[in-house]
Amino acid sequence: MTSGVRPGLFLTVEGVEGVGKTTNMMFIREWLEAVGVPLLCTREPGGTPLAEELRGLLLANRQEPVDPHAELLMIFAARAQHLNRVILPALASGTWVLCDRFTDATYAYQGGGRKLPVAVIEQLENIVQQGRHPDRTLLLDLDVETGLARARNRGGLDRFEQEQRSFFEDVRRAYQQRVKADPERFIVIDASRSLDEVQSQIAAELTKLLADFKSANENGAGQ
Ligand code: T5A
Repeated sequence: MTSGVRPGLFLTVEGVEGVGKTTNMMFIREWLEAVGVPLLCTREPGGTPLAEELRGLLLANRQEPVDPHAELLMIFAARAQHLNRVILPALASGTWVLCDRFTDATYAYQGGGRKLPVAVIEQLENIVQQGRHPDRTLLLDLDVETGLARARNRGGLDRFEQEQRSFFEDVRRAYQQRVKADPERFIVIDASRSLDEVQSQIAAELTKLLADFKSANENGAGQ
């Protein structure tokens, strides 16, 4: 790349149902925009018209059981479209991308929850992402029962939210394994605390992240 534009940061937000991703995505968006960061907010599955259609298919409650491989392939089909049409062009133009869920969710839900082999997910990840990963990931961590209660209070449940509690316990464990495997990338937030406390912790992390980004930028510019 010789355009001279420093690529934006790719940030993702992860966690089991009801941990507060949507609520805190809004907080992060406002925080970053207030300090002048050029930002694109998006989500997975979804983020383009085609990928949003696939999201609709994935989340819809239906009589026909969905084969786990069919689910996995739809998720990566949506991701290929989203990554290549939206995320990578934005990053290349210097815009930061804040994405509600990404491939960690696939390892957690289709790997941990549906028990698909990690090697199969890795193969698709390599094909679709070709080595591109989020720069930093905020994992909102909360016990499954509290998260599901929060999600239920919010209204109608989609196809994933109909799963048994043990499914979500497996999903949470798989997220925790992801953190262990890549502790530098993850920022783990205790989402059982009050929203104010959660958001001050997030703000502190964003302050550090921005300072690191600026200092890397200055060092890069001086070379
Ligand atoms: N999926 C996705 C896969 O299986 N594989 C994949 O690869 C990907 C990318 C849709 C589904 O797709 C699956 C996983 C998902 O099931 P989604 O819409 O992003 O993904 O997921 P949901 O988890 O369904 O999103 P939710 O909207 O249910 O949960 P949120 O966004 O985590 O929670 P939020 O912000 O709506 O908060 C829930 C309630 O809690 C309150 C909020 O006000 C709200 O009422 N709340 C708090 N209350 C007290 N204290 C706090 N700290 C609170 N924080 C929030």
